[in-house]
Amino acid sequence: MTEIDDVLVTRKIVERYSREFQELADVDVIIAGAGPAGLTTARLLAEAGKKVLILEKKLAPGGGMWGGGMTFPIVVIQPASKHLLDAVGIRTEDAGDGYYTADSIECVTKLCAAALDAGAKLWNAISVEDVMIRENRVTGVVINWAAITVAGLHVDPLTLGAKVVIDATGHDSEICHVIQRKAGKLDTPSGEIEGEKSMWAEIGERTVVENTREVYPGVYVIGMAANAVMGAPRMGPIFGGMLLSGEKAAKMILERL
Ligand code: 48F
Repeated sequence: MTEIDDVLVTRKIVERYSREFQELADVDVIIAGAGPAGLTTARLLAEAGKKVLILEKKLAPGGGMWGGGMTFPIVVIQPASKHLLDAVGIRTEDAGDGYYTADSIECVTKLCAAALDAGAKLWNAISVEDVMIRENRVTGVVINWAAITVAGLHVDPLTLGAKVVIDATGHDSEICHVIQRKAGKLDTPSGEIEGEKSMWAEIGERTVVENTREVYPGVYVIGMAANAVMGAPRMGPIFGGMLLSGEKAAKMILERL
């Protein structure tokens, strides 16, 4: 058995991380947020051969899907989105009345594994705190370690380039907020973030797909962020719309890349 040298362990980590950082400093698509919408779109874009980087500010990917409904680890999906769970081997139960259920832990782990298997890369504990804008078009993101943001340290960030940036940050729609603050107009009815409305699953699930769009040149908004930006309702622990939003975004982006 090889002897374990603690310093070599350090070197191996830093060598690989810096090689990967160099490779991924400029990619086709950066996805901010590793919730169900971001993970689904990441898989589909990577399967189509695009260089995809997901940046997640928490340690664990999965966003709001882990907790199912009020931590009962079960989610509901509609038949129209079942193919996006089937595609990654997530088992569903026909719950009757036109609903399917799935185990939320199985959903997160398999959506994530499938995105990685398809070739997408995910870096955790990194916050997207700003974007780069050149000639009224977003050309990349500005990142920092999430721990630095949480500690409130004054540390300058780094930048990563991308042909397309996706705001998949959920309710907070953080990328759109920063664009609104710094660049002005978004492609919404008022030109600004319209703000999320109260729970109404039937409307929210439909509009989350309709609202999936390019909201500023080079930036797509998907998942719950799409409804938050466009002034549509939240929908609670029904997740079909998140998956379908990810699928729609992947199709739109593949048409232009
Ligand atoms: O919230 P989240 O799961 O977004 P989603 O994919 O799905 C929404 C549902 O979970 C649920 C719902 C369904 O009924 O309404 O809320 O649209 O995942 C968003 C992820 O983005 C991360 C955050 O930690 C979460 O994992 N995130 C948020 N802001 C940033 C970020 C940021 N600035 N940089 C990187 N990651």
